Amino acid sequence: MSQSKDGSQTVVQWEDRGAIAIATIDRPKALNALNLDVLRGLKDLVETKAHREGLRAVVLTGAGDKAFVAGADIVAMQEYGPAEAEAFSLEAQALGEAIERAPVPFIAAVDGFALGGGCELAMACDMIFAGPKAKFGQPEVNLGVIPGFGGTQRLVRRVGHAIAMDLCLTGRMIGAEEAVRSGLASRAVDGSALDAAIEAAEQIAAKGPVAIRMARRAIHEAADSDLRSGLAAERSLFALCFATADQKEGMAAFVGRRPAQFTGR
Ligand code: DAK
Repeated sequence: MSQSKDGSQTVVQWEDRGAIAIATIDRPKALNALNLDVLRGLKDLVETKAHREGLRAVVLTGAGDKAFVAGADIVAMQEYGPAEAEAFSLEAQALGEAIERAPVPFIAAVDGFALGGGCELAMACDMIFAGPKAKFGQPEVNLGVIPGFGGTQRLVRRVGHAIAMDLCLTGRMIGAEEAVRSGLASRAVDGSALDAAIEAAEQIAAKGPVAIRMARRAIHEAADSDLRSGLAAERSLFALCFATADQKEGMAAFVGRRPAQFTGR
């Protein structure tokens, strides 16, 4: 955790690395638990720095070696009444929407606990990579509450009714392999999820930026619409790709047997 110019605590770090960026939630002593400072700090970064010209992908991770994020900050929530709880939930849901609306994909790198709000934050990302120590869960029922950061909605869309019920009603934790099998995570990796996520972000950065944006939009559409509307959206986005310089370059490069030089136009 560092001190910003105005004296407030900076609980989220942002590192630009050329075409990619790494956002790190930085409260390791509290296992990166989400309080209002984290929610607002991260949302602010997502709405500004994630829109930078030339940025192609963001990796989201947690500081320390124990947790991605161990949930909403229980100490802060302890005294909440319904009005504060709703305001807190609104902040968190707005962060999830800001990530989904960002122009570039987000990869959550989970090398430890991703519980409650932490699992929900990871699910707001486009992909989740899980290392050997990853533990996912929605343990809110242990505390007498339910997931409030979009968990009941995004979890069902990822894993379906049966597994979402199991996780939300028992509060049990699952490891990387089960998370991938159930559709919650994209990849289980042997080594560091952060390293694997950085590598994937760099791979994404080398692709056609417009195509990445369109593919992402089409896949989001699938979660929110019936098949017919989803296919219509895919058709339009596919057609739109043919109005871009990236499509001309990508196909010319293939035919000319050379690497493509995408410009994002
Ligand atoms: N909040 C605050 N501090 C936390 C924390 C959390 N979620 N999780 C861990 N910590 C703190 C611990 O208090 C401890 O602090 P100190 O005692 O050292 O000061 C430090 O992090 C290290 O934790 P432990 O000593 O407990 O470490 P262990 O390795 O023994 O255990 C653990 C790790 C992750 C299994 C354990 O810490 C744990 O069970 N943590 C809580 C996990 C959890 O229940 N997460 C879900 C939180 S509830 C809603 C809005 C939001 C939500 C719901 C509704 N609405 C408005 C409707 C969201 C809810 C949640 O996310």
